[in-house]
Amino acid sequence: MKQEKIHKIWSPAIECMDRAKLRELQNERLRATVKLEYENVPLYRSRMDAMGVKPEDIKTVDDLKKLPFTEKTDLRDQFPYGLLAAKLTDIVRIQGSSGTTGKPIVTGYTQNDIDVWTEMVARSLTAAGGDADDVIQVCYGYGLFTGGLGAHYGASAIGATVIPMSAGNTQRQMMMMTELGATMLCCTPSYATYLGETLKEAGLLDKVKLKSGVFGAEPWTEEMRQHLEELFDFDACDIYGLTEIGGPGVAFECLEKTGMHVNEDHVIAEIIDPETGEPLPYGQKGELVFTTITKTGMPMIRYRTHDICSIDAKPCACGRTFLKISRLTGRTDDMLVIRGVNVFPSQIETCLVGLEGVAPFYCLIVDRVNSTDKLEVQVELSDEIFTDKVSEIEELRGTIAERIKSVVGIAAKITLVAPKSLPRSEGKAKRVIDRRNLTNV
Ligand code: DLL
Repeated sequence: MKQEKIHKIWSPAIECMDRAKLRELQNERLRATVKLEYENVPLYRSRMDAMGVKPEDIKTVDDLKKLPFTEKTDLRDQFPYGLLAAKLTDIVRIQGSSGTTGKPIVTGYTQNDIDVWTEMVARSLTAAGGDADDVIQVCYGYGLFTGGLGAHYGASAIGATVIPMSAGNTQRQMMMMTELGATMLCCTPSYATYLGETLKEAGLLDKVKLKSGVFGAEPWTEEMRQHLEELFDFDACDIYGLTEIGGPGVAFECLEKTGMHVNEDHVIAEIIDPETGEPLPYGQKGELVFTTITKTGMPMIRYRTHDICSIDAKPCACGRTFLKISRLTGRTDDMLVIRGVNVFPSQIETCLVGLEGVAPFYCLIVDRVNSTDKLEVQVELSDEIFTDKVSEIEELRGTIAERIKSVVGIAAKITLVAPKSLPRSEGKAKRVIDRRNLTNV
């Protein structure tokens, strides 16, 4: 049942802070972070030295542009502990997501970082109407992925009753949701749609008591929001985050649903031109870049997310003074988010390399069937293997599927195609066909 639009705020003193004071807080925290990085992380020190920048040169947020960028590839190259600013004994948790090759991207969180993360999600859930009276069903995956544990921490912090379902097993999710009277749902927007449609088919929607949902980890559209809100008659709010910056809750929507407030006392957001790296003014679309200013385990300076959006600096009717980022409308690289899992085409390539009977040509076809993302990988057979023997073909298909599952973490349908049948390109090979229409925002 949709709630009355009352703006609840978890930490009003911070979330509604005067912007000049907030800027002072950011300046102070930025200086401390830069010093911490320079003194403890060789990569940052050598990059800053190469640019002729010393920690003393960074006095305010305006000086950010003097600092080097950090890329996902840096995390991969420094895997696993090279970017830690804290001693390993102070790291209490490893979280991760997929990187550009088979190696995962891992980050180390100190207890302070877990507390910051918890606070960010507590604010996000409160903004969607949550409080201690709620029963929150978490069906983001628990594990290295930050969705499950993040939502769990936030929900516990606001004193709600948590149902830690993790992902999958829709029948069980439906039973728990209806029997335990869940009032809030945390999962990917595509899974929420699937769950809603399955509940509808089973005639169970009138037993659902959800008042809101906090959905993220993958791109979605206003049309999907409308569809979800009609299905469940509730408020569907967006939540954004990434493992490297501190998990879900880096930015979150309030009930105005006009963009996601950035937790600016913990991170500084910039929008840059992805080609030149130059900062862009508020309102212009470009690549989102974050600098963490309270993380102590693996702080990040000017981390390029490759996500595309714009920053909205207009005051929000909810009373928060935090800037808002628009819905994410795409990426500057070839990363796909499939069922909430980050997938790079290069990872699929890694799985095919060295496999006998396979040519170096493949194509990923991503589609959304019954609100669930489906990945099909078409792989070209080499001339040598081309065989009619069903058993050989099946064995090869099984091997590829297993490799992809273990490297990428998701199941894919493998279609083996005849030699030389995939289109050849003279320029950049078109290896991805995404039929999900996720950029019509
Ligand atoms: O997806 C963290 C998260 C969990 C966010 C649960 C929200 C809810 P990663 O696995 O590191 O972390 O993936 C981060 O996912 O760079 C975006 O491309 C994409 N993404 C995350 N939230 C959204 C969103 C988590 N609300 C990557 N809209 C990011 C669009 C999103 N894309």
